[in-house]
Amino acid sequence: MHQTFDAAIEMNLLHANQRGADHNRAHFDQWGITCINLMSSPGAGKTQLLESTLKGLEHTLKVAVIEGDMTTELDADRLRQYGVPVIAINTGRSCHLDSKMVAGGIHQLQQHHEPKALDLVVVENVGNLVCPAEFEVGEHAKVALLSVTEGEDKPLKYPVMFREADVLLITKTDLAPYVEVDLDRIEANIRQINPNVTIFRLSAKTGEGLTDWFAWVQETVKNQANRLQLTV
Ligand SMILES: Nc1nc2c(ncn2[C@@H]2O[C@H](COP(=O)(O)OP(=O)(O)OP(=O)(O)O)[C@@H](O)[C@H]2O)c(=O)[nH]1
Ligand SMILES: [Mg+2]
Repeated sequence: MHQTFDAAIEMNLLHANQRGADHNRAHFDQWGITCINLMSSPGAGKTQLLESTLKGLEHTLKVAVIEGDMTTELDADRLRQYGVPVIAINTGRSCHLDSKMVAGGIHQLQQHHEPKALDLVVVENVGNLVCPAEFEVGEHAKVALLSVTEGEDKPLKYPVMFREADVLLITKTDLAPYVEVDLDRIEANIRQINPNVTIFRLSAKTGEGLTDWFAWVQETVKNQANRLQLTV
């Protein structure tokens, strides 16, 4: 009985979140913005990758960041150094961003910047390998990061995020020789969960693999703009 009741509450919560996510996406579409949701366990390299991406694409795309952390603006401050709009959201006890929190972030962004001037909003989700994958925030693409130091088995043990992701980034490849990890094994485990997902191997420290990631971001923004033109 309790279980049915709990399941019903969870379904309601997810439905309400989904409605909010659809609403956020409608705003992004109206402004011609592509939204990417970056997710991973704590420390897999989301902020480091964002730093490299802001530098790499500074002459190509107008980017803003919605930065989710349980506490502090440490990551937001790291990214503000690149001169882009960064909205910090502290989630308190919550282990993920939900669509309502991101709606608040969009509202703040709108108060200080003209959204139509932006091409891309990247949401850096709270570091957690499970919860963020269950809560859409209005993104057009979910990008999950798995660093080589986390272990080859993680896609099998925490499948939800790997199943939901449109793109999987295997990060910190510069550290692979030191942790005796088999990158092909990681990829095979990811493909057991999500056979057709796009996978890039990269190191934000050395720059290895970043060109392919930048190309994917640019292509995604272009495809999104084309899709919107076709629907107006
Ligand atoms: N060697 C190496 N270290 C990296 C790489 N990317 C990130 N790091 C380091 O890993 C640590 C965590 O990186 P962050 O970018 O802060 O990770 P994060 O996913 O944003 O962490 P949270 O926001 O706390 O979830 C930092 O000390 C980075 O310098 C990489 O490609 N190679
Ligand atoms: Mg971070």
